[in-house]
Formats: sequence, C-alpha cells, structure tokens
Amino acid sequence: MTNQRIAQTLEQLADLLEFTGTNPFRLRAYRNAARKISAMTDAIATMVERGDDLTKLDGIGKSVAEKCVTLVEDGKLQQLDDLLEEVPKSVLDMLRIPGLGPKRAAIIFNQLNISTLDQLKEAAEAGKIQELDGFAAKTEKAILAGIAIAAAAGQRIYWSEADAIAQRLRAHMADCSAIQQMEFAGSYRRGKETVGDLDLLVTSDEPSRVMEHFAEFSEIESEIVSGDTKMSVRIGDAFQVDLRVVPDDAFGAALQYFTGSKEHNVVLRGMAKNRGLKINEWGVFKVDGEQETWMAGRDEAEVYGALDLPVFPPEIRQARFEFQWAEQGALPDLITLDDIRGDLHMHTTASDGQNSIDEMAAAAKKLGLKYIAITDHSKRVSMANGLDDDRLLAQWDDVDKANDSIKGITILKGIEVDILEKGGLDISDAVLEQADWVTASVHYGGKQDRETITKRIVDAIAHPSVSAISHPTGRLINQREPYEVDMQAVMMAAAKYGKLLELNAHPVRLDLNELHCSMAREMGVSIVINTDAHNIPGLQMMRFGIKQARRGGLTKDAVANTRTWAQMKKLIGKPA
Ligand code: DGT
Ligand code: CA
Ligand code: CA
Ligand code: ZN
Repeated sequence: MTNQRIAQTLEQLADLLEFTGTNPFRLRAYRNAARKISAMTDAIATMVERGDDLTKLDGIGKSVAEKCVTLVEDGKLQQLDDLLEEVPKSVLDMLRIPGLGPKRAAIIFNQLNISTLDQLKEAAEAGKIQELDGFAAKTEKAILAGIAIAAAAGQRIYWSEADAIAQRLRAHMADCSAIQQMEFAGSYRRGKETVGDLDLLVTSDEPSRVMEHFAEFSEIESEIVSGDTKMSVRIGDAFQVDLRVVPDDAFGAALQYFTGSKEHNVVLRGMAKNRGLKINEWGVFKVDGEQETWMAGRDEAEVYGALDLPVFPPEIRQARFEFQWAEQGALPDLITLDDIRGDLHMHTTASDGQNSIDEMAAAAKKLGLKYIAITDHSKRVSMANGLDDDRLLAQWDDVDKANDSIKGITILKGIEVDILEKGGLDISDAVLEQADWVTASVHYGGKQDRETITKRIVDAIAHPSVSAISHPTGRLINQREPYEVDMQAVMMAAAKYGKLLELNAHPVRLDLNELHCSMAREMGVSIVINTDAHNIPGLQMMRFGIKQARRGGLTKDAVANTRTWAQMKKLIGKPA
C-alpha cells in the first residue's frame, strides 16, 4: 500500500463522513493526516511493518495511526466499505466537484433528491440550486463549471500517477520469463496530462503464462475481462489496465497501433491506402486484389519506414504538426531532461517549503543542475508565510552564505512575487531591482474577468525587473479551470518585452499546455520549465514538464533554462 493510496483513502473517508454529517474535528484530522502522508518520503507501509509508532509523526494521532495499520495489514477499512455501501455511488462524483464539497452535496442530495452529475447539471441549469438555503447564484454557477471537471476527474488519473503504477507493474512483469518484449502504449506513452487507462503490450510465445503472471500483480482488485491473448483488470477504485499479448514479429505494428493517438492512426491508415498498402495492429501489408502480403511490423522503424516516414516520438503523435514536419524533413529534435541546466522556481522553509536553501541546493546539485533560483512567496500569500521586503533582503544574505559554502552550483537570489488583485507587484521596485531572478504569478483573484486578469499579467510582464510569469493560466488539472486570461495577448507581451513564460512541471499544473507551448514556439517566446518544488523530492518533477514540452514540440533551444546562467542572463537582459 503506497502513501498515496493511504492518503486517498483517508480523504475519501473524510468526504463520506462529512457527507453523512460527522463531527468536523475528526474530519480535519483525517484530511491533515492525508496531506502529511502524501508529502512524506518514508513509506508508511514500511514503518508499519517495522512496528514503528506512527503517532510520533507530526500530524498523526491515535485514530489515524490505527487506520494506517489496518490499511497496510488488511488492504482496506471496514468503516469505509460500510460508508460506500450506504452512500450512492454517484454521490462520489458529486463530492469531486470543486466548490461543492460534501456538506453542500448532502443538502442537494437530501433536499432535491439528486444523486447524479446529470441530474445536478439539469437542476443547476434550471436555477433550482440557488433556491436552496445557503446557496447563492454564484455557487450555482461554480457548481455548473465544476461538473465538467468532476466528470473528467472520475475517469482519468494524472500522468504521474499512471507512471507510478506503470513502473511497479513493469517491475512485477520483469520476473516473467515468458516475456520477449514489453512496452506500455496508449496515452501514457504519449505523455498526455491525464491517462484514461494503461495499455500494456507484451510479446510472447506463451500468452497464457504471461497472463497468469500479470493476474498475480498485487494491486489488482478485480478482473474485468480475460481472453486468450487479452486481459483487462481494475487497479484501485476505478483505474483499468489492458494487457495484450502478440507474437514477437508483430511487436512494432502493435506498439504503433496501440500507442495512437487515434487521430494519428487515422492519417496513417489513409496514407497507407493511397500507396496500395494496409496498416493495422498486425503489420503493414501490400494489397493486391484479394491478396495481402505482410511487409513490416517487427519494430516501429520498420512500420513507419514502410510508409517512408520517420519514427515519430510518441509525444507528438497527435495529427497536429507531425506529418507536415515529416514531409518537410524537419522533425524537431525534442528537448530531453538531460538538456536542463537550471531550475528557477522553488520554495524553502522561509515560505511554504519544507527544506532550507542549503538542502535544496545540495539536492539540485546532486541532480546535475548548475544553477537554481530560490523563489519563495511574497507577503500577500500570507497562508504560505510569504516574505516582505525586509525578510527577502535578509534571505538574500543567506543565499550569499549558501553560495560560499556549496561549490559547483550557483544559487540565485529570486522571488515569486505575487501579482496583486488590483494590479502591481507585492515587493517594492527598489528590492526587485536587486534580484537575480524575479518570477511573477497570480495567486488571488483568479476568477476576475478576461480583461482585468489579462491586464494584471501583461503589466507584470512589462515590469522591468520581472523575468518570467509562473504558472500563467493557474489551472489545476482535474481540479480548477484556468483563469480566463487571453494567452495570445500574454504571449504577444512576452515576445515584445523579451520575457519568459513558465511551463510549470508539477503534474497537476503543467501549464502551459501543449497548445500554449506550440503557440510560444511560433511566436518566438522562450519557455522556462521549472519544478516549483516545495521540498527535495519536488525537484524531481522536472521530467513531467519535459514530457509536456515535448508534446508541444519544443526543442532545447526553445527552452531558456537549457542555457548556462551566463547565457540566460543575457537572454533576460541582465548585465553580465
Ligand atoms: P486514454 O486511455 O483515454 O487516456 O487514451 P488512449 O489513447 O490510451 O486510448 P485507448 O486506451 O482507448 O486506446 C489505446 C490506443 O489504441 C489508442 O491511442 C489508439 C488505439 N486504438 C484503440 N481503439 C482504436 C480504434 O478504434 N481505432 C484506431 N485507429 N485506433 C484505436
Ligand atoms: Ca489508454
Ligand atoms: Ca485501453
Ligand atoms: Zn511557487
């Protein structure tokens, strides 16, 4: 049982208890513990197995500790199972709606007898929600906006979560000697932000042995379907994994087919047809009347080669630009993790981070980075203990000291300055001027109208001390819609003032999205990919941002922090 799964279980327990009307103190304890556990680096399961006393952990009381032990030992909680029996399944979808929450969901459920998202949508559209006690027109509107997000969240998980499952499954499958080749296909291989299900492809002469081994994966909750060479299983509440076993000489064809995207494959099929060929999951065939002769299929190079095409990196198989690029012989050389030299957005204990400057720098150096910027929050973000001018100046003295004590990495004096609701920045110009690196971002007033919020961001871009805008759309995947910001205007301003836009590598943020990345590339706006790490493990999230950048067709040159700090300084117009 992973920490993530324990945290999710506690969250769900809290939601369901709140829905049924339990004492709020207990709920808060569960939710706080869930947050703590999901941010922990040590595995709760290991601690339980060792017999450690979990209540020694900060934020974990006796009741939560007992639940953790039960979860690790039994794999489930009776209390949660009982609640899941009691509460209609469709209510779980309602609980996911941002801005609704369990308490309000209960009122709607009890008073309007609504239990599905469709019914809820109908009622909201008919204005019935705002008639309820304690509900305003604004709430109704928020619920309506949240329904779409909730519907998607119920079905798709973050790429990072799919990746964790895929890695554990890969490790499990590695013990099966009947496997010849194995690869994950589908949206996971393409690096999509969210993954609907995992598609595992295996080649073997003994499909039954492969399927038996697959069925022994400890995280499988139930089998959905099982055939001679195909099997679908459920992992956790709702996540599905499809296994397909094919002969070894069809590996390339099957991998190509099941990697998709569907749109990419449709174009490919058309191209094959035009040449008197046929392409499917078994191979590429020459068609001559009734006669079909197998031509290719062992690996992807063979498959694409049969159509005189290059092997497209999976991330760009979207039927957007890739065929045009291939025709021009100009497939972009996509950025890789190794190209990254610096990370320019991270937090320390001075605001809401969990590690010190020295700790973050040492960890970044270990990852091979040459420079980092310390960018804690500014004071407006009071929840995160943001810094005012004086605290920031004092922190920069600490940065000087850290630079003296650690060699081989440059630590920059930075700040993630809040773009205030009324416009303007949260740190004085006189202080900002002295920074090595200023990134500006919106944390409040994200619901302002298009014009207002666009102006706030564009004005920040124009500020002479600002070098970049962090998480420029503010969306949280599956949780929160982006600001209504006019990205075209933001990009134009960035191009005009030579400023950078951040691709935030956090797997829940990943804004810019791939379309924004393409747009930036076309408009000549440089991207900076940052982790926004709040602790040491957070620095490893860079790879999620790289995937997204690749989906947007970005090369090393298009990403500013592939440069040395000296080159970067030039780019942002700072004196050498
Ligand atoms: P997902 O799972 O919703 O995140 O997205 P995918 O792309 O992984 O979709 P999935 O799992 O339904 O199918 C995996 C791949 O298999 C898909 O990307 C392309 C291929 N595929 C599946 N069904 C069809 C189909 O009906 N036609 C074509 N051309 N390809 C298909
Ligand atoms: Ca899939
Ligand atoms: Ca699938
Ligand atoms: Zn940040």
